[in-house]
Amino acid sequence: MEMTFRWYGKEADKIQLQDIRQIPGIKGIVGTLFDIPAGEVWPKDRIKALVDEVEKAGLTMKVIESVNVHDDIKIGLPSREQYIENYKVTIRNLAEHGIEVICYNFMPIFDWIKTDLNYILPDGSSTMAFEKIGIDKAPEEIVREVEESTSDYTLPGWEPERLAHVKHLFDAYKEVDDEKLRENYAYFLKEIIPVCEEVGIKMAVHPDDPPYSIFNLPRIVKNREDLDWICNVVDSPSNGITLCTGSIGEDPANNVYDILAEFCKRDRIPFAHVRNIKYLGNDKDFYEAPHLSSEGSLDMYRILETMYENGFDGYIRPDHGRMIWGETGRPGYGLYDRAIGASYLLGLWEAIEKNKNKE
Ligand code: CS2
Ligand code: MN
Repeated sequence: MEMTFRWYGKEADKIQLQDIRQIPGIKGIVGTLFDIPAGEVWPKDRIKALVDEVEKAGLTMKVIESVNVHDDIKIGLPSREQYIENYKVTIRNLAEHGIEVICYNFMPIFDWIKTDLNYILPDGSSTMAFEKIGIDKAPEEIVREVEESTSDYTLPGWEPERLAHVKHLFDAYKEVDDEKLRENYAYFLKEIIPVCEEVGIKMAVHPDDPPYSIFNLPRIVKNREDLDWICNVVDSPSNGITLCTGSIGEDPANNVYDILAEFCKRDRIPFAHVRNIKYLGNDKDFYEAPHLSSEGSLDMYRILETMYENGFDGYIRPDHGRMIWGETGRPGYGLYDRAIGASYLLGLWEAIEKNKNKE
């Protein structure tokens, strides 16, 4: 297991690499080239500059999050051929610079969706929440709200070039149901996984967040059956999962522990996002809780123990944190609460490891 921390780069992130280096136990950065639009090749010189910068700070970069998949690939348009070719070049360029894992998602139009980016907890901290009532709004209205509340930075999955075309994209997805999206996903995987095998990269799909359909858009990375389908459609160790406990757990019907056990055993989890959520009564509403088990609905000890017992040896990172101690900025990605989360997870891991070694 290796603990990592997501970083958006010098321009896009308020947090400095030196701050991350001072969090005990963090070895690596989960990096990105945030400004490159979905579908374009990541140039070698940009990748090299990023790796050099991270290494100069005494950290490593083995995981990328995300290389976004162009919507034309998901819709299945003829233009997908070029975008898939570009994706293959990016895979090769990343492998050449020591990258081992690429986290991505296969959600139509949007990346994750929350209905409240500033949900205040009783202790005064701010987190993100999802309440069904907020999703009754028209998609355009939600987009407008997100744009207004985040005018000074870009959220992952809410890149301006996507938001500008939301209406057009909704039309383009009219003919794409779950089955069609699966067909297009299989086509993509069959093209890229052989390249990954050749260069030693593991693809790791992030579950849909939330893991059920919203705005009537298709969703195909939601539960155990979907993950099983993905692993089987191209049966290769290069075709894996980013197991995000929060996203999978957002549907209480998903048994996070069983899913972790199965796919760790199958050696298909090269990367894990470990975070807690707190269910808000009915209808799958929740907020993103502090990592601690006692603060949320998931048992973090059991999550890590399941990973340990089933041979997890990949990269892991704390996922979204709250805004605490006066920090402001990109929701979910402040320094303090994620640092606390990382230390807590490392502490649990140490205890589990020492206990198992005693047995
Ligand atoms: C992440 C996702 O910040 C987050 O919510 O977990 O945005 C994740 O990076 C993507 O879905 C992966 O492409
Ligand atoms: Mn996640």
